[in-house]
Amino acid sequence: MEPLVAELKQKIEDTLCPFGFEVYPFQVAWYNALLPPAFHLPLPGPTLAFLVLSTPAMFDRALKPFLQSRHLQPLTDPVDQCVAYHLGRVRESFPELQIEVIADYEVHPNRRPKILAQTAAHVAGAAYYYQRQDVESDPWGTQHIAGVCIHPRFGGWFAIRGVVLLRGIEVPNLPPTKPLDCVPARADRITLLERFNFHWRDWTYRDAVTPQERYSEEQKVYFSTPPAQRLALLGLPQPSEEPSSPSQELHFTTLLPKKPQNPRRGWLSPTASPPTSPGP
Ligand code: B12
Repeated sequence: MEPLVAELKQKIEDTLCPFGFEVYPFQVAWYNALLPPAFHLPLPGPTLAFLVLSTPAMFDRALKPFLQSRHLQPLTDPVDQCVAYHLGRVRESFPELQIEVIADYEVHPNRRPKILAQTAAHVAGAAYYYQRQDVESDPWGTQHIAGVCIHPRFGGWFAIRGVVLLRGIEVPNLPPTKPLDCVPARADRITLLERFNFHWRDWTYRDAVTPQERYSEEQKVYFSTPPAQRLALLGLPQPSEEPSSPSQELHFTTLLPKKPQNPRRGWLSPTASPPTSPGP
């Protein structure tokens, strides 16, 4: 890895890893090359970017302390606020650079996601993105089958939280890292995609590989609980409905962290039941 990339990666890791996140560098060109222009990131191809994902440890190391210590804003998901806070810390740690952050939940006014998190995770080498095109002669006919990323160490027990873009830092010689194909057999890919699409609430798709760590029972209960009851579940008071004083850390420089009530509804799959929560 180029010394500059290694140095920047180390600094971002020092900021995020103690809180249960992982980061993987990639070039914007690798991401754009797989997508139609509507999804392109409008930056020069060699621009350095980092994919950020959360591991099972994020719940205890980042979310719980955040819920206890920050002024939560009402009507915005606490996990999203927590992730925004930590990605904001990355920006603050590089005041000399033009850092832009796109979180997984950000959408354009037409509700198209600003970042295709799974494609980014795949090109960054973080987690293999299994799609129906990865199954020869698939058995699903005209059904819509969503793809799923599997992490070599956490299986499906992780979430993709966003990308950090370093405008002006160009790394044309960064060598691409292939994600590990940890579900190579056709039958296992079929099982994985069927579990993810039709049985995701039972958590089984996440065990496509034996994970090093899963979500704790407490974390599973938290994410399975309707958002309005979650703080009570952790024994914490509800945030006041009065707008709290804006927390500087929650403001992204160039991109709005504001989230519509349900950004996923209406995008691609209007008939699908929306998840109980933003992707745990
Ligand atoms: C909209 C959305 C939904 C919608 C629609 C899902 C869908 N994919 O159809 C609904 C509400 C149904 C949903 C449900 C769930 N979701 Co959801 N969802 C999203 C969201 C916000 C956007 C996905 C999207 O619309 N993609 C657009 C389509 C067009 O992209 P695409 O299918 O990948 O197609 C592109 C690729 O194929 C690419 N491409 C072409 N050729 C090639 C070749 C290669 C090699 C590659 C890499 C790419 C590539 O080009 C295509 C675009 O032109 C993402 C977060 C994000 N920002 O990405 C989470 C996300 C996909 N969801 C996630 C999860 C976990 C879920 C749920 C399990 C609920 C939950 N939160 O626990 C359920 C699963 C059930 C299901 N059927 O999907 C996770 C998946 C994590 C993972 N391990 O992969 C994500 C990434 C959120 C996160 N923060 O981690 N979701």
